[in-house]
Order: sequence, then C-alpha cells, then structure tokens
Amino acid sequence: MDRVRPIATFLAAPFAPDVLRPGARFAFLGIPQGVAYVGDREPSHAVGAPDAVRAAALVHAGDVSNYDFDVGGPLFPDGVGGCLVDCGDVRGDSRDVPGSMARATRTIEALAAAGSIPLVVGGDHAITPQVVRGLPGEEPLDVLHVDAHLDFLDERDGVRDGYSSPVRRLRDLSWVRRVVQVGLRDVGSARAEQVAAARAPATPSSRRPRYTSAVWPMSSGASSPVRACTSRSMSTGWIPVALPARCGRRPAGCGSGRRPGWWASSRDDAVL
Ligand SMILES: [Mn+2]
Repeated sequence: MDRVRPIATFLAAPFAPDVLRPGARFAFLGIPQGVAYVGDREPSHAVGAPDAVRAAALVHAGDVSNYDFDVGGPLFPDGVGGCLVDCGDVRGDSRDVPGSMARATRTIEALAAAGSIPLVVGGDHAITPQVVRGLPGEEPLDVLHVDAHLDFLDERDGVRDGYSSPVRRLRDLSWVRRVVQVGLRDVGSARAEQVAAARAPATPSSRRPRYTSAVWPMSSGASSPVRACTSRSMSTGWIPVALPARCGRRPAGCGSGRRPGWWASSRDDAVL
C-alpha cells in the first residue's frame, strides 16, 4: 500500500500497481511530498504537481502517434502502451516524515531493479536526494540540476533534507560523479562560502576522487554545460534532471512563514 492511484494517468498510460512488473521502459511516478522549515507559513503548492502534469498532458494523449517535428517523427509510433506506465503517487504520511521519504526511495529502487527509467514529478525540491538514493550505485552518476538556486545548505533550522539542501545531499552519495548546475540567478539563500564549497573538487580522502562540480549562472549561458553533462550521462543510461521547485505562490526561494512540519498531498491517506 505504498502508492496512491491517480485519477487520470500520465498520457493515459496504463496504471502499474506493481512497480516490479511495470512492463515498460519508462515509468511515471509522483512524489507529492516535501519537508517544511520553521517559518514556512503555507503548505507547498508543489504537492499538486504530479496531478497537474497529468492533467496538462492528458490533452495530448490522443496525439502521441502523430508526427512530431521537434523529434523528427512520432514520439510513440505505436502508442504509449508497452513503453510507458504510470505508477501513481508515493503515499505520504504527515506523522512519519522519514518513513515517507524512505518509501519514495524504495519505490525508485524497485523501478530501477525492474529495468524501468523513472520519470518523477515532485513534490518540493527535498525529493531529489530521495530519488537519487534509490538509483543503482554501481555506475557513476551525473546529475544536471536546472534551478535558480544553489541548494547547497548543509542544514537549515536543523533540517538536513529540506528543499535548500538537495545538491548538498547529492554530494554525500558515493556514486554521484558529477553535478552540473545551470540557470542560477538573482539572490537566494546561498552564501559565498557555500558557492565555493559547491565548486570545490572532492578532497583526496573522499571515496569519490573523480567527483567534479560545475556551477553555471544564467548569465554565463547554459548550452555548453548541458551538452557536457548529457553526453556523459548517456553512457550510464540515467539522466536525472532536477527542475526548479517552488514552495508557494511566490518566486522560488523568496518566501518565509511560520509553519514547520510536513507537506503532503491532500490525498495523504488514500491508498491503492
Ligand atoms: Mn531547488
């Protein structure tokens, strides 16, 4: 009972109640969770993102076999069946934040073990390390992080897995070889020493001697580092991409409030 069945699936793909037998190369998965800080005064609106993406994509469900000029052919010549499934949303429990995060990681592990490539929609940015922790650790992994912010705080208000720390937590994982951060702009929570720490190579004593990092502000242009990251990641078969997360009805990273705790879907307690 780890997942919630969606009202409508992504691109009208078959629903896969068993992630170990999804029967498809790509598996859509919602993780409508997040971790709030002391001072966050409203729940994250990002928890509605999986269903919002499903709803937006549904209008294209009848077009997937048509010619796509961006791709140079049909994206799914024979329809999505057999290629794509929707595994629903990982169930969140506001009374058990660590358990909910572990449940998300276990689901990713199961998808990877089944040979599927997860297409994950959060949730706030706290979910990124939850996802990467579940990916196979045998092969080096490169991560492309597209965001306005550095997200490299070691902790905030004693919280180490919040939405300001996902890139810092990725660096804790021995199989993460390279992190490329693209699109940083304006002022966020990052201090100069955190930028320096994010750009620093791994120390000689690290288990990850080949680790490298690149931080590309928006003003520097993004095409070159994106190509560098994706070309290397293609050899591993995994291309984790972290998109900007918002924590409320305001520009990302600019909010503050008073509500500590846990953000989860309003369908928190609904289960398969
Ligand atoms: Mn972020």
